[in-house]
Amino acid sequence: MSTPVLDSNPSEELLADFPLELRRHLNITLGCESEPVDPSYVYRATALAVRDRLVDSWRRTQAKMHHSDQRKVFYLSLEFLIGRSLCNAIQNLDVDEEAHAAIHQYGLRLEEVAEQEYDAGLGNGGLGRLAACFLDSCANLKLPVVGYGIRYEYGMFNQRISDGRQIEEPDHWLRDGNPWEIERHEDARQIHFYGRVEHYHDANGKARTRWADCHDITAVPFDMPIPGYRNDTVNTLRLWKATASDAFNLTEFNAGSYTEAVAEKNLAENISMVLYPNDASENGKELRLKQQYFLVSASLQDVIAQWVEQHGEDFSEFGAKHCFQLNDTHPACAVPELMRLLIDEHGLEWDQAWKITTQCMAYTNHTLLPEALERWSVSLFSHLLPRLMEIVYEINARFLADVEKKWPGDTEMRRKMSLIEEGDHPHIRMAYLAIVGSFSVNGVAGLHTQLLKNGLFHDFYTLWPKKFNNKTNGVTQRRWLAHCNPGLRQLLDETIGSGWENDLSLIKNLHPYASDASFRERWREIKKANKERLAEAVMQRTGIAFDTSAMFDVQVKRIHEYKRQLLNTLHVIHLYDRIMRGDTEGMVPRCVLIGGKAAPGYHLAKLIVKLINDVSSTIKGDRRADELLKFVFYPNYRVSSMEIICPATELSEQISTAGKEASGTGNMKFMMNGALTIGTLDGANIEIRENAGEENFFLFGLDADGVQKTRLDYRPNEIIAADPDIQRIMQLLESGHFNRSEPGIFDVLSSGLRNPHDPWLTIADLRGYIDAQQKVSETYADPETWDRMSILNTAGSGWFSSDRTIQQYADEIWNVGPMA
Ligand code: 26V
Repeated sequence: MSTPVLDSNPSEELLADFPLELRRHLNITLGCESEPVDPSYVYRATALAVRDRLVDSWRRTQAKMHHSDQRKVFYLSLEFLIGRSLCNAIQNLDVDEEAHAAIHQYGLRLEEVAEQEYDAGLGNGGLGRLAACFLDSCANLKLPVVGYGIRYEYGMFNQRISDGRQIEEPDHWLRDGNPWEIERHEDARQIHFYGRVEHYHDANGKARTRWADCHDITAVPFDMPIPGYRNDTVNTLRLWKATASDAFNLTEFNAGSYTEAVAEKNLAENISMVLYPNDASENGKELRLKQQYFLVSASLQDVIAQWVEQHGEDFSEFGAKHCFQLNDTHPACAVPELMRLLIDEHGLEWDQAWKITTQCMAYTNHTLLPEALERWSVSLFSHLLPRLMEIVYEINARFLADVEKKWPGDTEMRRKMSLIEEGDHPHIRMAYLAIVGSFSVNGVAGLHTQLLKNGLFHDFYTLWPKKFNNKTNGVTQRRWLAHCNPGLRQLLDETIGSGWENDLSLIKNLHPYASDASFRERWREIKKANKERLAEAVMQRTGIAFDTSAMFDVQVKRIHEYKRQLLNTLHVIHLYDRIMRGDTEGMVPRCVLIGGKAAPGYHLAKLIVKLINDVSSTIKGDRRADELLKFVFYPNYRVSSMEIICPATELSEQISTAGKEASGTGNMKFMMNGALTIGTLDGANIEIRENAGEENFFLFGLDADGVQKTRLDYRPNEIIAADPDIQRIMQLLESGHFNRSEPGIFDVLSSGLRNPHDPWLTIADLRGYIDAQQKVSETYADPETWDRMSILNTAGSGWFSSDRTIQQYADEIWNVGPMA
């Protein structure tokens, strides 16, 4: 990396006032003179003008980090779901007023201009969005943290609904350029693939290893600024793009043909072409493994190059001065890759390299679902990364010797804990590799960490109890409250002062206002205005009219069986059935919204989308339901959708099968914005309930233990037969009422519900869910009570700031403090 300078603000004096800068970028940088100006040009010019105001702090922050002797942290993640950057940067730089005024010159509003920005969808869901919230909090806390990821050409697909079905369309988010990124070709790195391993003796007679005959790919970094909140700090997210290496083209292909050499360039670029859109099932594709190794190798080489530049080949302090946080097992190749770089490229001995590696790697687990636990086939891994395979075997041999010491003669234990799952097609267990190579292993909510210790990783916990720790997730209140809910922001500033923006624990000071009638009145008005904004968006996207005096009941997240969008839909069918039968006593009008993407190959999830849309159309077509029930599927749910949805939500649906949702983070965004939660004792819901007060949370369903026990003798058909409400729901579903033109398409869903082996136990929880929903309705009918509970939820949300989470990572794992 080119050495940044520490001095003052060379470019600040070059900047004129904001309106002038905007005009300069429009007229000169973008060559756009004629008015009216297209809003997309105004967006680009505004982004450039804002970026100009970031560069000095950015350079200074980089210089501080570069020159400081402090430990540095690198967040390695295959996903960063950052969303839009313009308003975030404007807010954090505190230039709202100037930006508004500047844009007003062109007869436009900031909101319209901001919508021109692509919503950067470089992630699937919770794991990727968490990485983005974490970077925001790290910059807010001035921590020396760099994010490393991949600059995918295509992010998460766009979801279109046609005839009720999900259609995936490519998201070419870089098509119009990305004004936030800066390419740093001087920091390009070479990444090896394929080839073979050679053992030899060097000039001093020392046994050495090298990776020979490999195919090289070049990794080129693009830096994105991550501004802290009004604190002169701008951290970096460094994203790698793959391209063909010149050397490779010349040596291998000039001998053959020019056109093939160019085609090879395209092949190389494939590596960073597209984000894998399945967030739960690992699929063993070679390209995915290439992406993982590409990210890891480029990032580690980058960090080592900076170290060598400053310290030469003395690695004695390297482990103490670095921490690599692995966002799930996706970057777990970092363990053998750091070993390789230290041993093969820098001549360290195994023991010294291992000490360093295990001193600086830390692993976060984000899922308990067995199908999401990564395993790579040994044959694929050896073919693609032959030197890494050797190293993994060596790590395993030494690890199994430790297991033997702890449990002498216990071959079953060695088989169970081995990094290699034996069989006809042996596989590497990436989670085990990450645990063995790390000094810290954390879960993302209290229950989740407990389940890791007692279940999935129990043997490792027995071996190394001190490695395991919990870090309950959080979200940044700057995007998920201050930015997305300006009405509430204003009210909070007036009521408790503005400090909550970087210290969310202050939000508890809202507590006494729950019993203040005039405050509740303002609270209600703000929610109403937010509901109007969402109603407009719903109308525009679906043609369905949401009535803003009805309760807004929302479930948005990836579509997955364990998240049980089906349970929600069964409740909607129940309400619809009651309306048709005239049993509407005590019912309150509801607008139910579900949104989320299904993995393209996950057929059942896609069928659930179809069911939601078909139930929605049926209800829409039935005049009798008009007053009491609206049901929509919100298409193409993404970060920018949530910015409109969460401020308007009154009831947050967090209804996963207990023990399956590691944490959830949408649940926290809703709570902050005053929604009440209906939920199971799963993930962070448990902590949400504790912080809101049990009386301000609608609990239902089996807990994680109950789920285990119920599975042993589960008879959904008996439950259905014994409950007339459930019987009628199933009757409507199974009679083809919602799919008259396509009979039978939902049979797999209903037979899944009736299956004694249904892992999600939907029918087991349905009665409790319906009853809890009835309590929700009764509570909603009393606005005073509802608003009080709503305020108490916001007041109790202080714990769920990602600032708190990151402070815990910094104190308990990374051992770093703010940059001086
Ligand atoms: C797995 C795979 C498999 C291969 C293809 C690409 C891919 C991408 C992601 C994943 C694992 C996703 C795990 C995940 O997103 N977990 C969620 O993490 C959130 C943040 O900790 C947490 O709030 C959610 O409960 C958890 O489901």
